Amino acid sequence: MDEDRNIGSESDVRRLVVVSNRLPVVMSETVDGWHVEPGSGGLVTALAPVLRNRGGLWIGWSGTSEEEGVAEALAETTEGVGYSLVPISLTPEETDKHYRGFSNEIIWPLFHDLQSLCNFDPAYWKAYEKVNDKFARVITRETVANDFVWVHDYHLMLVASRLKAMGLRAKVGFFLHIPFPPLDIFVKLPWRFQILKALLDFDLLGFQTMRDRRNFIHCVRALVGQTEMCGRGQVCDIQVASRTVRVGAFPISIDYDALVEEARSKEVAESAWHIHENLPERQIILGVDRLDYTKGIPSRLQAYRRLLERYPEHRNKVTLVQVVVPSRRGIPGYEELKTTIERLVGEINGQFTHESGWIPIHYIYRSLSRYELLGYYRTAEITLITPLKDGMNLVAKEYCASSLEENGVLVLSEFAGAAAELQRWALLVNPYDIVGMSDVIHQALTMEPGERHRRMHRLRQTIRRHDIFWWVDSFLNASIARSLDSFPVVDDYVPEAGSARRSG
Ligand code: GDG
Repeated sequence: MDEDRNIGSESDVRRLVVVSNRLPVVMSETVDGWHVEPGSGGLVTALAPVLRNRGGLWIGWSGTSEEEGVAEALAETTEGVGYSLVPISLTPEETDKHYRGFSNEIIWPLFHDLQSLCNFDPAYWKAYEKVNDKFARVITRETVANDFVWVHDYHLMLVASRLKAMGLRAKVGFFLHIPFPPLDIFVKLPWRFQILKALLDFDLLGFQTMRDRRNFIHCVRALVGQTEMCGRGQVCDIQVASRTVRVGAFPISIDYDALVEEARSKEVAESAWHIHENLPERQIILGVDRLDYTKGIPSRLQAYRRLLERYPEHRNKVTLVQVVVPSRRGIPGYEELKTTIERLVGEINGQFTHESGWIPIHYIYRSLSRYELLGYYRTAEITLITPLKDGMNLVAKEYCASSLEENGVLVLSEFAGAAAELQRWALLVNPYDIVGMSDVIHQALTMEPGERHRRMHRLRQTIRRHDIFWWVDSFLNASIARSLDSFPVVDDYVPEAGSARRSG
């Protein structure tokens, strides 16, 4: 092993090495060579300054199986930005079995509590091990003494154990962007011991909410045993044999100030104006989701139908704009979901459309431009975020940040990670309760302007205080702080008996 490697103390971490399944770029091959579009989005924005200050690296799949010219094209793209992108190429079979297979036909449904949708194919596990191994080899090659390696998400849960086996002793942290399931669901996983033990090889494990952290700790207690815990706040330490593993809840967020700026722009104002012009004198209810069975789109449409049946005064006056963004083509279940959604939209529009020309649902199946998306956020009086389960849900936070007049209402699923922080000022719903959801949409539609404003103001304050930079800082601080005392308690969500959110 390199003499220079892994000899530093906690205080002199030199570089940040971010590792994610995909690099934050989109590459396409043209006749003139590779074309690279730099990535946008909250994660890149938040990590870029930290990477830059430390001359860091970002390691991930380039999105292609080709190798020739890829590293050079990436080097050109990042020239002068202060950090580098290191590509990993994956064969089509590796992508198929690791990404589509193990990650998205096993871990994704299981960790969202939908075990009946899992396909526990043993060949997927082999590919998962192989690809995690491949990532670990590249990290070992690229990492020098005192680097802090920050691995992201469920595609790469074995990386720390592989790094250890390869002799790398640098500190390695992990953040899980999706939920961690309760013990009775996690134990269904045929590779439960391997995954849990591999996670305990990280030095710091970050989850979105206290509930996810608690679920993880229950699994460790039940399946690994012999652990001691300490600490009362956001972060606690688990003793595993002679090692300490730090485990924390770090709710991810958005670049609040940048989003507010964007929402104020002329382009977004124009987009909002067009939307209003096409839907004059209607209250707009918005849904924006990737096509995914975790997002609860069919139940939401049913709740909207119930609203129009139970509260006929809203007919002709509201329009549900449901944006569905194409995603994960080729994975079983996604095409069927699209058919279900489109059948429901057709049925509801058929049931309520009258001569007045009112169409209850505007259905959009495509990705929106950033300006269009913010235009919809700015125009919507109500946004419905009703996943059956979600790690966090950034659309909820983006909608609030874009509500510059502070007059929007956020209707939010109890099972979105965002509910832990936003529960007091959003209207919470149980997405399995169709009647209850229709009542809450009615409550939102008839809410007094004063209350709308009060709630949205508090939502925006909360998100501004805990923005994406706060998230990066909390995670990185937890990786170097010796004491647990400096960490606050973050919110947790527990449904209350007799709450107005239940169906009547
Ligand atoms: C994982 C977890 C967790 C959506 N439609 C369009 C569009 N978007 C953008 C939104 C938002 C992002 O996509 C989706 O946010 P999510 O929070 O759902 O993130 P995912 O990456 O899907 O999911 C999730 C997240 O990681 C972060 O930890 O919150 O729970 O599953 O930023 O703005 N953007 C554009 N057009 C669209 O049509 N331009």
